[in-house]
Amino acid sequence: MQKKTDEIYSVILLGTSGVGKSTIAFYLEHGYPPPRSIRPTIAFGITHIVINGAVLSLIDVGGQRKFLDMRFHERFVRSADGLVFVMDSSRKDFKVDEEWLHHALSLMSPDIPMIVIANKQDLPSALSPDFLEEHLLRDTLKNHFYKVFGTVAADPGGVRSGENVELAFHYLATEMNSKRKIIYQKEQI
Ligand SMILES: Nc1nc2c(ncn2[C@@H]2O[C@H](COP(=O)(O)OP(=O)(O)OP(=O)(O)O)[C@@H](O)[C@H]2O)c(=O)[nH]1
Ligand SMILES: [Mg+2]
Repeated sequence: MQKKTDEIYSVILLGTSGVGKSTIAFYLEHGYPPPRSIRPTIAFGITHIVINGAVLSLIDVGGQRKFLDMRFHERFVRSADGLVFVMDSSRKDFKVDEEWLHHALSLMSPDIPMIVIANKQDLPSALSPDFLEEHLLRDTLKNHFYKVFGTVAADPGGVRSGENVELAFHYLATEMNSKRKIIYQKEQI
């Protein structure tokens, strides 16, 4: 039987440098965090993962300032089926995060499924997903479908590595699938 192309989804990972985007992509691909510290992503990387029989092409965009200024992620955001916005929950200042987020939102349709990952929940100073949702995200994202997940992509202590990472991407895959089904049904009418 011919493979249905509607089971392939393009998912973009955005967020400032060092929040853990590449660590998350690595964990999803391998089932464990990178054995050594990884370098900041230059431009972007692509990882393919399979969730519930659907292929997700994860486009992991380097979060350094120069890459935001270069705007080369624009084409990916415009054609994305889903958006993952990653934050380091232990940071004190989220100004640059807000800049990335506003820029992404200005490019995408409000009905694109989206998750926000409040990563590094293992760190003592980490703000909770609920706190970040209420104080930082709710207002900015009021016109969007989204859900916030607290995760630990790589725990230096080893115990919590991968916590909630797969759960978050399962949720996103389900949302993208539901949206595509609705579009497909409308096309049949
Ligand atoms: N404590 C802790 N450290 C983490 C976690 N996730 C990632 N890290 C660490 O954070 C650092 C940066 O991770 P990366 O995955 O390279 O971050 P990035 O968002 O891809 O950064 P850019 O490529 O520069 O945009 C690495 O040293 C990771 O080991 C986590 O959940 N907890
Ligand atoms: Mg990276």
